[in-house]
Amino acid sequence: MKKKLDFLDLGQQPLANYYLDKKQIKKKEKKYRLIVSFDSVTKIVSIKKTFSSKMMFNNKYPYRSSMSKTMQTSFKNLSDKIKKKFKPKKILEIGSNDGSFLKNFNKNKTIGIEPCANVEKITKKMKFNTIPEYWGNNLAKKILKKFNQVDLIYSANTISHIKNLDDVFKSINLILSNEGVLIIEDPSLLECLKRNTYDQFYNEHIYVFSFISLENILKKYNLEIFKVENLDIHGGSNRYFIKKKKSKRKVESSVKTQKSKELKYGLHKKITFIKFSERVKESKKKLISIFNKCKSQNKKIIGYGATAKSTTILNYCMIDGSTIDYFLDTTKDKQNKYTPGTKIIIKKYNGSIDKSVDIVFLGAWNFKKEIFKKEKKFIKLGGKFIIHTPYPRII
Ligand code: JHZ
Ligand code: SAH
Repeated sequence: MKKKLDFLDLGQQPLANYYLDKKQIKKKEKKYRLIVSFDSVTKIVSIKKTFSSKMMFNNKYPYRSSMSKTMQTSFKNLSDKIKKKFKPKKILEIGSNDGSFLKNFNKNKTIGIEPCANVEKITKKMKFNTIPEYWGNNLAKKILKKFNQVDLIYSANTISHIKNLDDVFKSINLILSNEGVLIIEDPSLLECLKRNTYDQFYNEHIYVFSFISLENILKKYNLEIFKVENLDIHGGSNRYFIKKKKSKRKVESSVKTQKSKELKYGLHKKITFIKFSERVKESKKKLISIFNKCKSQNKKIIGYGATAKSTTILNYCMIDGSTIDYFLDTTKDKQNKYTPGTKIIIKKYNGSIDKSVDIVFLGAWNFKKEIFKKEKKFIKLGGKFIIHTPYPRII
């Protein structure tokens, strides 16, 4: 029996965070076929074609964690918890981006790893100790020599972006003290399947972890999950608290609960993924029909939040500038550029949605609560949103 199942084909896709300038939209874009596979032995879900870290994360990287209040609050709450519960002497963050997590700690207590020099510059300016390099063995050795071991490592939305997990966890093992804690936060495969958020798959998300797949990976490195928290962040994420096997920390009941939830849903079985892919095809049809209907009624449609996730949706469903007039986004590095593949202009968000707009496609659906609060006026005046999760509809 074949061990790997290619269960989802999301068609030709560009690099999700590669926003185009005026010159670039005239040129042919680099595209690849986005296929997602399930490994029935390791239970790992991953994308088939991958790109080098350098191609994806370099000095032109546009993503900034600080663009949402939701993330800032989440990082602040976690930081308070870490200070209270673990009282770490030294914290290492892998994928520190613009310092949204780090800034909650004393500067002399933290080390940030952020390979995108344009983003790393921001924390350096804030006088944080950040290193513009990719996480891995050489860097771990360097840090070990300079600072010794650390007792807390945090990495959100980053480990799932690194292909060579062997290098990632060997390097973590090297630098984490024996009683130290590793906290990993990434989108939950269970929630992705439940909420039909197929847009969690794009070139940067090499893996979408389940508890069971991560447990399988970690045991090779004598690492063990001792607690799991389910978060609403990014449409359903898991925060895994991990220890060295020999550490005296107790394994909490949330671990067993998460494992049984995933097994009950069938995250270890091929059929679960085949069924998911059928739902994704239905979702595509429905979303296209909603857009077509709105267009036939001459509605003015715009996008809100030019996300990496929306790159997958727009290219998979072939929705371009003939349907969506423009996107609004608060990120400076995305403004006045065009969405990858579909070439829709991204405009600066100036504090409100224009009165002429009838319907807004919510690219940043994961921040729906935050955005709806901000756009009360638009909603009050009858403005509507198109959302694709858990199923495409107008709300
Ligand atoms: P957001 C990126 O994904 C890429 P994206 C990456 N691979 C990943 O895993 C996650 O981040 C963590 C804008 N916005 O966070 C800001 C507004 O304009 O969903 C952002 O451009 N107004 C590393 O891109 C985008 O939406 C607002 O009020 O899918 C949100 O991007 C808010 C709240 C956001 O991540
Ligand atoms: N942790 C933040 C940022 C997530 S974006 C948050 O949760 O909001 C992912 C970040 O990981 C990017 O800033 C990217 O540059 C960084 N990254 C990607 N590959 C990396 C690697 N090999 N080592 C360290 N950081 C990496």
